[in-house]
Amino acid sequence: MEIFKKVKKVNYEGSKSDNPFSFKYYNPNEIVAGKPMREQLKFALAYWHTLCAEGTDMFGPGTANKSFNTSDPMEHAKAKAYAAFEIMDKMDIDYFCFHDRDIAPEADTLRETNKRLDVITDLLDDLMRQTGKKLLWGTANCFSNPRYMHGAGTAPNADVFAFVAAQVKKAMEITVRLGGNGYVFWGGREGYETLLNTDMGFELDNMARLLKMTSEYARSIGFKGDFYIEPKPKEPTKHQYDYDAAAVVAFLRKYDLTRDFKLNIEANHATLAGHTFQHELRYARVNGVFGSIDANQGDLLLGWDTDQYPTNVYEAALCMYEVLKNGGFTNGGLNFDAKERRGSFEDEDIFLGFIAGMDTFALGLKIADKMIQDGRIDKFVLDRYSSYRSGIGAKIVSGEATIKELEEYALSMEDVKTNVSSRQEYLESVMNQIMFN
Ligand code: XLS
Ligand code: NI
Ligand code: NI
Repeated sequence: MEIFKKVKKVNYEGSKSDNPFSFKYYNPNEIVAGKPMREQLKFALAYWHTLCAEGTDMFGPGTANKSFNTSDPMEHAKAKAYAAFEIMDKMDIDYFCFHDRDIAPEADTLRETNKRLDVITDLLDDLMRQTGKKLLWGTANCFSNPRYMHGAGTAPNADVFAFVAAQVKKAMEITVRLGGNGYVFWGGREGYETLLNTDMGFELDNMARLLKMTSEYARSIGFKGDFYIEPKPKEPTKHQYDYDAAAVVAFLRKYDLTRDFKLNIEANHATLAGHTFQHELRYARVNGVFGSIDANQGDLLLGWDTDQYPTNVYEAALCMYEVLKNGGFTNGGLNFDAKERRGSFEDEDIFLGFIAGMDTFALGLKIADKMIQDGRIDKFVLDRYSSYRSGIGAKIVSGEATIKELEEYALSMEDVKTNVSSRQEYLESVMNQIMFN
């Protein structure tokens, strides 16, 4: 039964089309940088925004109706599943992502909640078999329920730790059952409000204990995908431990978790941490832990996670440049952790949001490919470090140069006479030329 009758299948019609329900730039089977766009971009639908978010904010209730004409919790959960697959079909999106609580509502007991999850997992499994849609990653919502008021893995209460372990175990099991390519840990309430009541070292040790035991369990039941940590500096906590890519890399190294864990980088979280999206991607990439992306954008005039559909082509291009430089995605992809604005409350807006985001990333991919083909930017960077490829520079890099030898070299120079311009303005205009040519 069709749910969104007003919108038909969205097709590529090219940049001249004025049909709002068409792709202007996303042409799934067009080859860019050696692969079809659908394989380069690996778009995913985020269940929590697309099927659950009704536009509630701090000042008022939802504006969009996602009741799907039923008030029965399990009928509602089933209706959401059908709606998700209809949207993926109409949008030609191959993947989806969910939290356990997005797909099935919590019941009074953990046992009953898990039964509900099994029912919906069966349904999702059927729908996936019928349609070929895939699970990019699963995760557990360990932040909404009041039991997690002091955190989940980092809560001061061991009963909470046991409960979250049980919840994550179940979420892993359904992710494995649905053939998920990844499993995300986003530490929603893993942080603190004040250090006056917090044992930071102990909380971090506990977080690592949870990650270790749940990831070992996942491997034992056959999970072959990647585990991801999704950094975010704050919100809902004042300070989240997984502040940014650098904080997470330090954490993973301290607890010897880098073999299994990579990062899921979200654009809006990067900017909340005072970084560009590209910075976080680059940091993850050069540290060998780039994994997946939550594609969205924030509003620099607002200080919170607005989760807007990405429409900034410049940012998308720099993002896809990092992805291509990483050799593309392996288990990861571009998950639209994005929602319509509260005023965009009609069903059609869901589709228009995806179109905007997918076209933006299609443009971003093409521009990133052009940046690499063009070669001027990469060559500039290569040349900029050329002094390390011969003479004293090569000796520094190989480890041959001693501090005494460097002193002698410096004394003989008297002063540095070889600095050259960094040419930022030139490079920015090259970028514009590539974008608009
Ligand atoms: C919230 C996060 C969340 C994760 C999944 O800010 O982005 O949605 O992606 O738990
Ligand atoms: Ni996210
Ligand atoms: Ni977010």
